[in-house]
Amino acid sequence: MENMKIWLNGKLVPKEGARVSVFDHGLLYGDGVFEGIRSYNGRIFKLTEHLERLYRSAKSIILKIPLSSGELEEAIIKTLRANNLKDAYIRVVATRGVGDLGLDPAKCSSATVFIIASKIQLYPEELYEKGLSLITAFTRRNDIKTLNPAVKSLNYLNNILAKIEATNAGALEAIMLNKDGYVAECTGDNIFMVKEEALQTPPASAGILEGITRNSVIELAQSFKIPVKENLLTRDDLYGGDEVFLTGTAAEIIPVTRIDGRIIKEGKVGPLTQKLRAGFKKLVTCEGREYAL
Ligand code: PXG
Repeated sequence: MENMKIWLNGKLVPKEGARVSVFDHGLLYGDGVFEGIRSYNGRIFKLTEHLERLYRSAKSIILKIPLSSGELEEAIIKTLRANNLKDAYIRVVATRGVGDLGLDPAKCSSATVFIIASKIQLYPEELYEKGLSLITAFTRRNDIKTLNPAVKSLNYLNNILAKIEATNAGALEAIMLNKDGYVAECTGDNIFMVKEEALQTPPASAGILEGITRNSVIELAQSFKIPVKENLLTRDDLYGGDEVFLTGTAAEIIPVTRIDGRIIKEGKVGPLTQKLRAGFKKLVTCEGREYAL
């Protein structure tokens, strides 16, 4: 995008001038939190939920975001306007800020906050018709008792390692197991299985980021009278599923037709996945915080 403007610590600056210090603890230690949000045709989808999760993540790491939630909402809309975007991917990042070469966060006097609003990079359209092929990564998801995956922190290294495993195996996404070997989620998406006309997805206690798309899909399914169970799943459960799909802000709902070389059912996108995809498409166009350019 040309002439892109970034919101950085209260100012809109050209992309080329949007710089943070090499002493920023977000960079030195991954000490910070973030959100990925979408807008569709001038409406920000689930903005309240995303802001709540951001402040919850910040609180968990004892990071004070120097703006109220209302001020951050205004800043997001200002950024969308400055970039003339009705359909956007919005990245909000808050780091511990500039400190010195030591872990001590007390050396960081104020958080660094920036907002990038850009075009969204989606999976190729044909994958929504054919379905994704997944592998299971050797790299495990963070354990709840170490760094809880519910905190959307800047520490994504284990997810990146799992993504590299996927790429090396010729797949676009990888399933990450928790330390007990149960399915947690993918590197940037939650996972669902359809079995006997009901949905199953790992619970928060399996060690996942409780996706906002995931929660919307659960509500949508319930409105369609599709039963939803949050329960522990093994890789074998997934192999034997009638349908499998992933959910996430970037991917929305994307079908999975192959896992670790096993074809899911007949290898075709299933009817419940299609129904939920259609329902979700409707939801994003009629819901959300409206803004004018
Ligand atoms: N699990 C993980 C580990 C994630 O990072 C999700 C699940 C899905 O959550 P939402 O709330 O989006 O339904 C995520 C989300 C990116 C990007 O640019 C990553 C996410 C979302 C948007 C963009 O890599 N992760």
